[in-house]
Parts: sequence; structure tokens; C-alpha cells
Amino acid sequence: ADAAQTAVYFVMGGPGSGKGTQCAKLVEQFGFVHLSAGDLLRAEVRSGSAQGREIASIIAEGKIVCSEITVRLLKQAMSQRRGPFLVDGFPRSLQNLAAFEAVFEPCRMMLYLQLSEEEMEKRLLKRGLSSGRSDDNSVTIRKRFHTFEHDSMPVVQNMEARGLLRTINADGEEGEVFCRVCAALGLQSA
Ligand code: UP5
Ligand code: MG
Repeated sequence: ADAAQTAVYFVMGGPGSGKGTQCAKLVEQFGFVHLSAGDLLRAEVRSGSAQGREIASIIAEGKIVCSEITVRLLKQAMSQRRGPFLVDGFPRSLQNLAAFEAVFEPCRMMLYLQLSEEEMEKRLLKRGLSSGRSDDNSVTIRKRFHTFEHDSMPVVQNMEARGLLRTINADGEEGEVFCRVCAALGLQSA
């Protein structure tokens, strides 16, 4: 595929900041292709493979799956579709970023959904009542917050230093946040 058709936008933000929700809206209104690294990893877990079991235990601990696995899953998913791509919840570490950039063109931009831990926890615990996600419990949520601050914020800072970061206030109603997301992308929402 040629570079013009494979534009990549990273969508980052802490656990429960609304990445998946905002990506779904961008798909619906503008035809982006949404790739959630977490969803790809959870699909691998459901496949029941030995690697899936390994991934399951990493997710339940709120830790980061090794870059090789995640990049391979992204590569597979991207090879079947034509962009522009929203890569949601990745890269979560500087190592993830380096592994991605060894294979793909640098991203166009990173959207960073910024939200307080209090609000993120509220959203996740509410979702946890019905999500069935092994990591939507208060113990794992705390570990996810720690991993985000420790490993993922350096990626956000790296993007900022490269002038590629757009920080979005993710507090408020979905539609309100979506208006901010569209503005950051220079898109006119219906
Ligand atoms: N909600 C959304 N917007 C709202 C709003 N404006 N007001 C009120 N409620 C709102 O939203 C979360 C919940 O909040 C939903 O119930 C939603 O309705 C509501 P969602 O859009 O799902 O937020 P999102 O940021 O996508 O939250 P998610 O839990 O998916 O974020 P995580 O980053 O924690 O999860 P992810 O799936 O990306 O990763 C899970 C795990 O996989 C990681 O912890 C890690 O162990 C592993 N992983 C890797 O190892 N490597 C990767 O590259 C990716 C994942
Ligand atoms: Mg998500």
C-alpha cells in the first residue's frame, strides 16, 4: 500500500479515557479504520492459543504485552485494510513506539485524551458491571494507571517534543468530547 493511503493516527489516553468511544464515532462519520491494540490482543486470548494464555495474564496484571506480538497483530490487521488508520491504545511504551516505527511510517499525529484518574475509574467501574473484562476491577485499574503513568506518558511526551501531539480534554459528554476531537483533526463534524 502506498503512504498516502496508509496515514496513521495514534489515539492515546489513560484507561477508560474514551479512546474506543471516540474512535467509533470517527469511523461512523469519516470512514477511518479503527484498530484497537487491546481488542486485537483480546481476540488473540479468545483464540485459546498458548500465546493467548500468556497475553491474558499480562492484561490481568495491567502490564504491557511485548512489542513483537502487538506489532505483528497490527501489521496483520493493517494489511487487510486501507487507511486512514486510528491506532487505539498503542504505542504504550517507548519500546512499542520504536518497534512500530521500525515497520511503519511515522504517525501523522497523536490524539491524547486527557482525563483525571477519578473520572476514568468511575467510567471503568461502571463498565465493569457488564463488560466481562478481566481488567475492569479496582485492583487491576490501579495497576493500569501506574503502567500508563510510568510507561505510556513518556510516549505522549515524545510525541509532544516532535510537535505531533494534540491534547484533548476528555471530560464531559461523548458528543462534547467528539467536537474537540474533530477540531484537533481539522474535521467538520455533522
Ligand atoms: N465513556 C466513554 N466516553 C464517555 C464520556 N464522555 N462520558 C461518560 N462515559 C464515557 O470508555 C470507557 C467507558 O467509559 C465505557 O463504558 C464508555 O461507554 C464510557 P472507552 O471508550 O472504552 O475508553 P477506552 O479509553 O477505550 O478504555 P479502555 O479500557 O479500552 O482503555 P485501556 O487503554 O485500558 O484498554 P486497552 O484495551 O487499550 O488495553 C487493555 C490492556 O491490553 C492493557 O492494559 C494492556 O495490558 C494490554 N495492551 C498491551 O499490552 N499493548 C497494547 O498495545 C494495547 C493493550
Ligand atoms: Mg478501548
